[in-house]
Amino acid sequence: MDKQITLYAAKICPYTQRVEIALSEARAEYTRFEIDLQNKPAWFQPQVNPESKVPTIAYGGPPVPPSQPSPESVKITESLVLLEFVADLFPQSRILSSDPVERAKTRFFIDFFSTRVAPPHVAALLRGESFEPLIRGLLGFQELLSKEGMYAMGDQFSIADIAVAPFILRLETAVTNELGVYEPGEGTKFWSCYQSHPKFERLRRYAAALKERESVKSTYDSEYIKNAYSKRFEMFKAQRKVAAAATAA
Ligand SMILES: N[C@@H](CCC(=O)N[C@@H](CS)C(=O)NCC(=O)O)C(=O)O
Repeated sequence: MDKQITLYAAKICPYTQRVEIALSEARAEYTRFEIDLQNKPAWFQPQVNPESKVPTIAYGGPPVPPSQPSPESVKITESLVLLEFVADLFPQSRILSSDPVERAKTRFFIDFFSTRVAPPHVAALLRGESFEPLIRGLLGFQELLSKEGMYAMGDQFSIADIAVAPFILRLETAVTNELGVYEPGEGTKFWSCYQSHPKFERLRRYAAALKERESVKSTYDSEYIKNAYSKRFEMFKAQRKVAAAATAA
């Protein structure tokens, strides 16, 4: 019998969604357990993840309720490690090529996104910095997309797509709803440039293909993310006001 998989997850978390997409592509049977990040259960950090983060997979061990994790299951963390783990467990999902060159290209693509797109994305939304570095990062990222195929590496949907999709979806939800600590109007300005400028044509087609993928659609609830981001950014804005007032005093 296959070993059991329990995914400790949070709906708001893009890293969690990566793993959910991969498991969905693999048609894996698993138990999902939502962790309230504002009020984590006391057993989570000592028994599941010493870093106290989602996503974490508990793999194998006896059948136990997720809230009573067994010391006999292996606990695996870090979304990118988990994507490769799911790909290894379910090779028929074909989300990671067996060809060494394709694998290297896939990892390079993910690394580029993590180092050139994610940081300016966070800077714009959470620190209110200019969207210009994000635009430059996205244009560089776009150059790595396959020219003919629908997805990053061609027509085969892969962990390259899975790694970036949750962030691309959340960026759209954030800026189209002006959610972030940036000046009002900046999100809409960025979005209308992205939506209308010919230089973003390939990226727009790619984003549309990601949004249409069933595994991506079924793991993303834009209304939920909109409400959760709205609350989170209101809190950040209030904290920034307090910090600014303290600096001025
Ligand atoms: N590098 C980790 C990042 C995971 C992460 O930061 N998860 C966040 C939620 S999106 C978390 O659990 N934070 C702990 C907390 O909020 O206390 C990964 O790729 O899995």
